[in-house]
Amino acid sequence: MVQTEIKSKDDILGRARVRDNAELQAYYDDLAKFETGALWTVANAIEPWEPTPKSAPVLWRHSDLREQVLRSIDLVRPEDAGRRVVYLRNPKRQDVSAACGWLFSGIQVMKPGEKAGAHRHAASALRFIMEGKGAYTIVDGHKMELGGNDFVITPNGTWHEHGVAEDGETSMWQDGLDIPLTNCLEANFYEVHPNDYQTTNIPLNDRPLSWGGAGLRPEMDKWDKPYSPLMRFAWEPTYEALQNYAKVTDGSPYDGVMMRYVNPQSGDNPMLTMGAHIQMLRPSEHTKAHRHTGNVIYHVAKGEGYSIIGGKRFDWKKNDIFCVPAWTFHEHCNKQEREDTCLFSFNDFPTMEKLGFWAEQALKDNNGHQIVAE
Ligand code: GTQ
Ligand code: FE2
Repeated sequence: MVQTEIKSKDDILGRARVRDNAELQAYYDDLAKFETGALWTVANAIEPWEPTPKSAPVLWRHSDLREQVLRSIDLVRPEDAGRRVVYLRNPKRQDVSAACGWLFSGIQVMKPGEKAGAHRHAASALRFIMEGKGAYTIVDGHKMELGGNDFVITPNGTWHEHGVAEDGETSMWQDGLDIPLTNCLEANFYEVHPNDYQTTNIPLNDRPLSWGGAGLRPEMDKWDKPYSPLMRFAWEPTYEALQNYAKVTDGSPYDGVMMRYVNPQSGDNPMLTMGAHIQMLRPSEHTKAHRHTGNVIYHVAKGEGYSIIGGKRFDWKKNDIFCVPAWTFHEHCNKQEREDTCLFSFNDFPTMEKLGFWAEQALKDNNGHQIVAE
């Protein structure tokens, strides 16, 4: 068989470029009988030139979701649902229930007096509080009160339950978990607490009260766990830190004024597999585009603006959620001329870094800005 000339990027030495014929087909059929295959039939697909994410960039609008999430209150009880959550579904990742990449995300709602039982799992979790008063979470016996824009972690393997005080308000928060990643690695376990709920003698808010002081380490708080002893990062000091940092930095050309939530004892990410950031875009700031490995799910904490992700523009405002899939160019813009806007985000960067997969690239063309598809 004479090879006809093809002008694909793969038609070079070092790429699989075997032309099909009847003899080869018969050979492939025989290989299949023995649960085998010829590598060159799949090589170019399984060894792409660069990451080819299946996830699409998606914007989930709070104005669409809030009402739908509230509807679930009258439809299911947390006792029956386990967790009353509306999850975010990326169109081509429905098979793994991923919001983006190997990350899961959902919006959980609870009304005053409700409590969801304790369980634990191998997947790590985090929450970003959207609205309500009196919500709490208990993580391995550490009970923490939760307020708007607080960020709280549930490291892998820790017992956790949530609820809202009788005299509180209906509360809503975004959950982020690496459930799809843990399942992809076939490492997930799930266990229900033997007593349904945790009993604890640990003082209320002991984690933030011990470790929430900026630059101060509590001498008697011995902590040898592989995750942050500070489990709740309150919004007020976070926003204050951002504002202070903004006074002395130009910020990143790609991310504006950006700060990473860290374990105050080690300086590492708060949990082993997922990281989180808070970033501020100054009035009218428009960042340049870059891309990197790792997936990011953003939550608009303050203000309004838009992001261009993979050449598509997404306009967002407070409590909207959007995602940036791996290796997809993205840039952000604060539409407001007088106010700053703040984006909370969580990611799988710690996993990427530990596995040696971190890569990043700035957009070179067009002065670092993408061309927006109409
Ligand atoms: O709150 O424990 O959105 O285990 C998904 C799985 C929340 C939780 C979710 C969970 C939880
Ligand atoms: Fe959970």
